[in-house]
Amino acid sequence: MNRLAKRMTAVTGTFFGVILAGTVAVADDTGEMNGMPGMTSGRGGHAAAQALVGHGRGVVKNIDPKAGTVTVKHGPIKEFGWSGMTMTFSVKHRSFLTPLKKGDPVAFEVTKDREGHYTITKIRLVH
Ligand SMILES: [Cu+2]
Repeated sequence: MNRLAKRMTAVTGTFFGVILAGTVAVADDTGEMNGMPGMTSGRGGHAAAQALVGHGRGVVKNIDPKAGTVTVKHGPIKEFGWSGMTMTFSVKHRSFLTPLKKGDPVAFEVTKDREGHYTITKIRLVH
């Protein structure tokens, strides 16, 4: 084998390594989403196949005006395959927090961005 052929073999090997690594990463991602979808960092790869907007109902557990977040104990959000849980969301506009207080029942819309962050884009009191 001459020098050039050797080098090409090395390059090809590296290339396959990258492809394999990519495949494993995608498989990992899918597994995590089935397991604990709300808690993944959302590394992407399947963004096009996922719903980007979900709708839920829940109860306000905490409000943090400084951070611009609300903690909601919410029911299932079927668009994301989530079961009920308590989690803290950023809100699109801090003014969303003004009418809310602990214990309020709410309905909300949550949007997933390209980085996999979930933000409440609509929220209203329900009775
Ligand atoms: Cu959640």
